[in-house]
Amino acid sequence: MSEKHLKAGDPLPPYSGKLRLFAMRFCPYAERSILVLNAKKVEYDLVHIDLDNKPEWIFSFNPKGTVPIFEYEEGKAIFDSAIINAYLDEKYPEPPLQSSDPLQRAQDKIVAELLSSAHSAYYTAAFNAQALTPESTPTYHRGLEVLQKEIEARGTKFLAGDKPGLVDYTIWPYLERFLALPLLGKPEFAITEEKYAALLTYIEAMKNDPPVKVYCLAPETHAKYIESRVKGTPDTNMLDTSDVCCFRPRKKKA
Ligand SMILES: N[C@@H](CCC(=O)N[C@@H](CS)C(=O)NCC(=O)O)C(=O)O
Repeated sequence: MSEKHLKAGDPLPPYSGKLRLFAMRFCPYAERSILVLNAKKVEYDLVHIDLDNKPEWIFSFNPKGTVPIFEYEEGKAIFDSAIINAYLDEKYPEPPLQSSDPLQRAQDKIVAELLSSAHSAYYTAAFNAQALTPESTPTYHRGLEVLQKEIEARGTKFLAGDKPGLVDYTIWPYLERFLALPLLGKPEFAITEEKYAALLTYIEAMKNDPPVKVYCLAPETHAKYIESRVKGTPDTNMLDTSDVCCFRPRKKKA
């Protein structure tokens, strides 16, 4: 599969008969749906979209023009990671990714919601550092502290139990990106061993989960992408040529 992102003027690739996910390689929301599709072992085609120069046909699938978009039947799609993932979990029940207990499901959503403030602080630090305020770092760490407490309180390898569930796949794309901040000259955002031992154990376990392992990118790769975007020349296609994009070494192209 090419990592190349389709742009305005590029035709919609012909429908292969498989389900199709429209994404952008560095989008954390699209990653959530990719992880769920991988966990369900659903076969799908992945189409990358250049969000800075969108192909016209994207709006026929999603009037908002955002990714992820899931084409469940030729020409018919749903969008928004939370909506797609809830749909996937019902449509493909094995393995179930959510608790059958409504209260547990609510608590899982609260964990994700609390971490989203940390993500806002991350986003500012990464892409708009001049807008950082004295509150940004404490907000970020409050989110991480709550998450670590939750991991400890649950006492399981993953938030969902001995295997990751929807809650884990929802928050993982944020954590994967948080690890890039110290590489961008932001050591105050580091997830250190002294403070976050339990969280780091969790992060390590997530990195080794097969649905995550095949898609996640190294902090260096995220940092490189962020730098390119901050410079005004987002290099979304960089993985087409890079040999060191993943946690595991990539094969050199012939
Ligand atoms: N709430 C949405 C957010 C999706 C979203 O904002 N995606 C970004 C890429 S990471 C996007 O498509 N941006 C293009 C735009 O806003 O025009 C979801 O969870 O799917």
